[in-house]
Amino acid sequence: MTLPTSHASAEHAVDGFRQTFGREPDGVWSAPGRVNLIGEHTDYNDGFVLPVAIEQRTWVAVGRRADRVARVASAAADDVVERPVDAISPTSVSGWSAYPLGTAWAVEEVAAEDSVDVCGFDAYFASDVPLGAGLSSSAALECSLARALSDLWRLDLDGEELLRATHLAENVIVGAPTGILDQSASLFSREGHALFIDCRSTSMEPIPFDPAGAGLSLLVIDTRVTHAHADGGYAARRASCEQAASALGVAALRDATPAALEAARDRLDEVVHRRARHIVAENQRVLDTVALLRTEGPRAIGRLLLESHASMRDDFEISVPELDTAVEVAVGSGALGARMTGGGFGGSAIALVEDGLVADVVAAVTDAFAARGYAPPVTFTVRPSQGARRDEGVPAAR
Ligand code: GAF
Repeated sequence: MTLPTSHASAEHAVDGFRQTFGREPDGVWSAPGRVNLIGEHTDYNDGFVLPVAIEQRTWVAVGRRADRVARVASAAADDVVERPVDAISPTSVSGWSAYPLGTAWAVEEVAAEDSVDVCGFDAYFASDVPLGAGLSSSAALECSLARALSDLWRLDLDGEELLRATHLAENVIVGAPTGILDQSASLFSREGHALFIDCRSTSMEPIPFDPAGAGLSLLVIDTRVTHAHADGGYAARRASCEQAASALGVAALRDATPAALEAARDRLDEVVHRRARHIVAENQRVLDTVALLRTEGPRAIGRLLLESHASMRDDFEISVPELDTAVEVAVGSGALGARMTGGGFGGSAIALVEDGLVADVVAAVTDAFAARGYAPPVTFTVRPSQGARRDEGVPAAR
């Protein structure tokens, strides 16, 4: 099985910080990438989602500065970007540094009223969340730094403020009208659990999810078809959902029932109707998945994963042939269920697989990709992991 190429750690972030800035950091913080078990594009429809944080994380070593300058560097970039903290705005940042600088700006925005101790900072990032794979590498970066700045600037932001800041950073910097799924998963997930989120109330409940305890592996199949939410497909889906909600006379598609949607079929454009059908059914699938996890455990949810994929392929139309191949072949070679995960138009699929069948499923998917002329997929198993945290015990100076 191919693993993600880099293996980052807190030590990498600290070493990079020392080499880049020639001093010790004040601490190391980290936040994970995520897969979404089920509930796709439901977040901005005030609906339900069920993400799982993965063990691939972004670590950031951060040190306060006496002045008001921000310097950011990363193991994945050659440049050190420097800006006065007061000059950072959504329009003054670009390239990879837009993510950390935009996050600093957003944290200040959210904290504005009680921002007592905003100072300059140096930050060095090391990450093993694959980029562009639909596993929320940008949320991992935003959430790790937001946690760090909340501590460093003594803001003590609560969960709601951290979510607001990281979501604002993503929307403003990335320029895509995304929902709260990725940042919530990266901030608040618990090891050994999926996170059941009601995106209207933003209430969150960890649901025990232990594939390993049931003899199963959660396999990620990164198709390596890169996706970008700013490309237009994501915003177009959101616009269709809003159009459907308005035609149905509801605040959001969360409030639409299958019967009301069916009754409105003639009033809705055919495509808009299908988009809405995905959302209404997907919300119910999230609730059904949570109920099954509570009563029967992960072995019971395979069918729902497959139904979700079919709905995204046929009704919401956000899959691509590589994702469909990954799902079909995974299930054809023994997976209990599989589906594309995340925003779509590329990225990764997940599959729930008996431990003893993982190698067979990986071989079958890899062969099918080769036979169809696709680039080889990257495959790895993931465990439900912990959300953003301060990593204790910065390695001692050498
Ligand atoms: C992306 C977005 F960032 C999320 O908000 C969510 O809409 C997801 O696509 C689809 O479920 O990850």
